Amino acid sequence: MKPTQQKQFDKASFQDSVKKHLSATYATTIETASERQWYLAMGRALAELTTFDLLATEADERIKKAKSVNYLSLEFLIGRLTGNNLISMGLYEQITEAMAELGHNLTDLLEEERDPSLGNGGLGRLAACFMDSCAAQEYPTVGYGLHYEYGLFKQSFKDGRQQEAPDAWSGVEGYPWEVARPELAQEIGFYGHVEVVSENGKEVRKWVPGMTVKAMPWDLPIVGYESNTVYPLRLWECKAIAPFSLASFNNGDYFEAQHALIDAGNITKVLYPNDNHEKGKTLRLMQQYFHSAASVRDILRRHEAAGYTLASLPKQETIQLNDTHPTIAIPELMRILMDEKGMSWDDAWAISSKTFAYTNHTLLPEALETWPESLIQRLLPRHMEIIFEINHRFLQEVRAMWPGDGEKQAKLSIIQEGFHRMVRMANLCVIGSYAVNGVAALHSQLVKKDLFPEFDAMYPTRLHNVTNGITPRRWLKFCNPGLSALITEKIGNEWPAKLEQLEGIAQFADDAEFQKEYMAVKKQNKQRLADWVSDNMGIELDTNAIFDVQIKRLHEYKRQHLDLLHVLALYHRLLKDPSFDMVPRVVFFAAKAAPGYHLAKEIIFAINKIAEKVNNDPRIGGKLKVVFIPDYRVSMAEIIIPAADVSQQISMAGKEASGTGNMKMALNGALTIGTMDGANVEIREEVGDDNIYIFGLDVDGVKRVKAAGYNPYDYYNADPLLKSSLDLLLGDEFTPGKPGLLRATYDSLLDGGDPYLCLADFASYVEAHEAMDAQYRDQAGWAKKAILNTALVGKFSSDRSIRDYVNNIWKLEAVSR
Ligand code: 26W
Repeated sequence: MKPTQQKQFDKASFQDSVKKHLSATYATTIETASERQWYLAMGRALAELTTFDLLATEADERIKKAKSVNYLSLEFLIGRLTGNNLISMGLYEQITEAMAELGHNLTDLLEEERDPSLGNGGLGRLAACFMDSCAAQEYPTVGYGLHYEYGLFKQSFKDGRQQEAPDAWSGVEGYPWEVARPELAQEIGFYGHVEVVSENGKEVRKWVPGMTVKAMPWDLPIVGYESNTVYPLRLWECKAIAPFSLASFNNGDYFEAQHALIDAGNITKVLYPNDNHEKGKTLRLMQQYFHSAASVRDILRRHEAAGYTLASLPKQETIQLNDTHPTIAIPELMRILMDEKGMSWDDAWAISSKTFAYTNHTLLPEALETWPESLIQRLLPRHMEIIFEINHRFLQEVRAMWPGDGEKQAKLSIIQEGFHRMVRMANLCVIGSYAVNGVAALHSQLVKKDLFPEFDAMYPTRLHNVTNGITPRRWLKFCNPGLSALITEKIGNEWPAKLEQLEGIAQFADDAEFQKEYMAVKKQNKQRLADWVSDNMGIELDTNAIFDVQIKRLHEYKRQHLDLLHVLALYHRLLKDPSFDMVPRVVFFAAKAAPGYHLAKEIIFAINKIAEKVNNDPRIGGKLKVVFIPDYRVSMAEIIIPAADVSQQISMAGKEASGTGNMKMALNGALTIGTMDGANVEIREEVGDDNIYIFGLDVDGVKRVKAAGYNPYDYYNADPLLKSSLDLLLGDEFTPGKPGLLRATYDSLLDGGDPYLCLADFASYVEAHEAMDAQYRDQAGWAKKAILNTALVGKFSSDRSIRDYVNNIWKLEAVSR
């Protein structure tokens, strides 16, 4: 165990550094600097401290020699760094004081930071939590990602419809926390052809790229909680190099060179905004190769610099692939080992296949990546040859296992046959990795049974489970200071690094005094959110209402439209049933829809239109409000999550791999209403059946209903409340004078076949909500359940997830500094 470190901090020199940056970096003065410039100068001054530790960590001989994990991800949804880094550095109070003396309020300064939105949703945020937990526990780690110029689009609403705007996250001034590492730049090729040359009497294949670009790394410091360890999140930016594409010009391949010229400047321009839906764009594959190639080369550079031989690569380095997006790293490593380092296939494969591990994050068929063989052939001709060879050797194994079974070969082959032959990236990953994992117990079971049963038979020790987690530093200590203080008062201050200690507050779950304090904190957090909504949206909220929250990407499988149906049911009852009584409720949504996902955008539109009407309908006496918070992002989650009473985790069973918002809200004392899906199953195991509201079909139930030939009309016709609620979408109730504007959602649930069984789960969902409503009337009983949620979800610390990876997959040791 590392000793708790208290940073040496010299306030006066820190203040000098801030002032120096104001003038030297931002060309302003103490008198004239804007709030934003003060934030930037403070950020630079802090980054100087972390850069010092980053370089010291990098230079540490024991760390250089130790085995490390390389986390390859196209997305790192890190959120604002300043506040979190201050907590990790243990300097929050000191900096508050130092800045106050300079006339500035730290909380206001922190609001000046733009979120680096370098990810879409769950997968990107998980990568960020994992970096935090690796650094906190001092496991040698490098995160490798892309330095997108534009992060995930900014969302606003115009007449209820989603509008997208570019997100230039680093601003014109640049991001204060990043440091350029030009000495570590790499050159990356594309296109071209393969030549056969003879070297020492051996035939060697060499790729001659038709175009080359530069990969320039930027390091962001990931500060270990209360430690001096700082590991880099290394983000590659693509730069053009001139003369641009000499080889292609010389070969007379003028057109290809021109084409390349256009693409080069674009490679890291923008994050692709698709979540769980694969689009197959050339530029996306270029991003993937650019990221993989730069990262693999950097890993080999570090490995060789530490004095190790290539043969010892798997002993010293492990490369974790965050979904299939960096799969091309596998043939890239093979290519380098064979074509550049002169190894045989067998030697190269012995290394490569023991170096990579792959995490699967989704079972949705439309999210499983396949790339046209013809595209890979053109963009990366040598890699395509290597993929064929991997496949050829693999299919021999398949034939040995299932002789004469052509169907098995077709199913397992990396190449999907057809008019356009496609490369299945997940198959390549499973074949080329020493470990494959799902992200929650149920999901991993489905990966084994439904997605990869034959791979499991061929490689019985390869498939694992590592249940996801969240960092308690950002998702409790930083975002919920009130609850953090209350917890610390009861059980001391070690819990942010040892979340299982939260169990110690379970003994106060029945303590009336503690319940009052706990609920008072919740009330303050609800007030903070209500103030935000009032200031930014002009909607006034009552904090005595139940704050009912669904925050996640908009997707049919996540069923925001089921939540909306419940809103319609409440509205209908308030209007039509004089005996109906309910605790006032505010139903919050926050979600971005992929710009090309039509139905998701229609659902957003429907929610917004319904909100407009409901929020201003005098007939319901303010009992129901609907708030769609625009531009959902990490910093918004930090305000919403501590304020939630009810956490909606209502995906159709079998579709949500894990979920992590479910963990964040339970930790902050929201009660979950959820299906038996993803990590909900394990949350229920931890908090107990009495402290969670499970409803709807489970995985087997879904299979049964689908197999029997599901017809949503059966439910529609049989349930008057469901029918009345749905029918509200047809008229002009919410779109005065324009009936039918909300038809898309209605149609998808009826004539569209309701592929995610919203109608089948509706009655059970309404019932679970009624149980919650009844429970909320007994505040002491509710408080007890909320406290037990906080107390019993210690398992979902990402520190535990990382220890699972370390012990079961990565096999490496912590090195304390
Ligand atoms: C190629 C398009 C694309 C883009 C992103 C396909 C798939 C993705 C991600 C894998 C989607 C994603 O974020 N999955 C989420 O991963 C989280 C972390 O493991 C899980 O908690 C969520 O359940 C899962 O949906």
